[in-house]
Amino acid sequence: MTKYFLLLLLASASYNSLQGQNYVSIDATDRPEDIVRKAASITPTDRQLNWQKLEVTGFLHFGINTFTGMEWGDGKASPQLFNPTNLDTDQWVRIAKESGINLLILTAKHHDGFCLWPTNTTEYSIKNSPYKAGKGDVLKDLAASCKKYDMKIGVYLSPWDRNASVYGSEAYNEMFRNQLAEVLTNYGRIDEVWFDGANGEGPNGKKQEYDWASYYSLIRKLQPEAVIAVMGPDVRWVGTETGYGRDMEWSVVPANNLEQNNIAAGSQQQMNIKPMGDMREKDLGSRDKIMKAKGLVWYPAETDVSIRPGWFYHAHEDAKVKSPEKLLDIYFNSVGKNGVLLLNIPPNKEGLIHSSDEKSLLGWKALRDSIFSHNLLTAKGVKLVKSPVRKSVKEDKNLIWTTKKEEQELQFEYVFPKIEKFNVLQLGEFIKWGQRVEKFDIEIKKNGAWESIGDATTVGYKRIIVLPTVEAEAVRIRVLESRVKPFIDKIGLYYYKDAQKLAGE
Ligand code: FUL
Repeated sequence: MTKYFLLLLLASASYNSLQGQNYVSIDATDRPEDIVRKAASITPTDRQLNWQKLEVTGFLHFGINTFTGMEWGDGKASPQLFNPTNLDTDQWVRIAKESGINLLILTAKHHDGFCLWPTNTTEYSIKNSPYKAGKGDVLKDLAASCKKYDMKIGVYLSPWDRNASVYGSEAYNEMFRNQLAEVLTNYGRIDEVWFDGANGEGPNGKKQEYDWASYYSLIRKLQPEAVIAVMGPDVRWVGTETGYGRDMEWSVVPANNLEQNNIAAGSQQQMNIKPMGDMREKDLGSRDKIMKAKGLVWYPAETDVSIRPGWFYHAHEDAKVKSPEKLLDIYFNSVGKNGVLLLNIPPNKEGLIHSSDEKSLLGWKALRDSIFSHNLLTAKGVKLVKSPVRKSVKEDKNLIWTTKKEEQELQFEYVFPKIEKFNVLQLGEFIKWGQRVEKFDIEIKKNGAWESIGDATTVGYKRIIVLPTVEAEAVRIRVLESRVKPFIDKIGLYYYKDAQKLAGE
């Protein structure tokens, strides 16, 4: 075997060995091209991949605040105040399902510490409320409704607890683990655990040293498929609560605390510690950023926003529910920017989703259906005259497009049988094999001449860009820059007749 061949073999072996691994450390000897190859080669864990495919998820902020009108309760409101008159979790899940939401996260405990399930860890819970004479359990009802409607379920458990007397001491870690154990044991399968980083104690407030590692290992033990979000290792907060993600959104980001002992302690050789660093910057994962990293991790973005100004229900916000067009714009800028949307829909004092929210949600779903049901690129008579290499992925029954050689431009050229009008482009990468596209553009042919109408940087799981409304006889979509080689699995071109209604952030 020649030395050259052996080197090639080694290079491809190390490249392949990263498949199924969501972190990699950077060695001092790595050259820039090695770092790029490593970034291209790390992939989501199964739980991260399954979560990403949900695309649209829902948040249910409900609790004692619903009855006091607060956003952040101080933990002193009487449990007697919690008394929904008509609580119907079937209604929540039915509306979510009809809106295309695929997972619902309940605020089982918000910062005030009030628990929506009859916990053994504190008296501050639904069991001391008049609701169902203390026999109610909102998490149980929601879990049953989710099962009925085939909806995934998640729990939000606020680490910051303004009611617990032990908050600020080691005993709180024990209490919090017990709360986790209750919600993760008694309600069937849980698909997401959401830890909030918020804490308003201020400089003179109580300080809690959270034992995150023990929380994570408990979750992995009790619900191994669940992603741990925000203050957790699997899913990162996008960095704003507007619903508008980044133009350049990398799921592969530097993690400078990839300490070998921590990694070894991680389950299944997957990243099991929360990567550190400010995740709110504009650029998290460009070549510039990864060159300075000590390690790289697959850490995708979740974009949370409320359908109303507040997170909890307030009657005075009934006229301020986001319109279907606003929600569509948010969808384009969250799911369409390589994120998962987490849209909050707060039930009211009755324990129901208000009709204004329902109307908006259903209107939003109808808009998405009408736009995306008609892909101009797969319409009758359209010819794909220039096509990248097609590759079939057996285990996924999927067909993807790629290039023959590394670093090559990937190009699609479609010719329409008649002039077509469009203004929305959708692309997607086969992220099971990593995120790679760094730059793409779109050109149209009009009266025989080509002109560029838009470009962008990252694609990731899904990228949607709204273009100027154009009419064209042919269209060209090109991946101009990529890490190693791209794997494209979604391509579509659509027309939205009210694109001028997309007001932006
Ligand atoms: C924030 C919290 O402080 C808000 O009340 C809300 O729960 C939001 C989703 O996260 O950090």
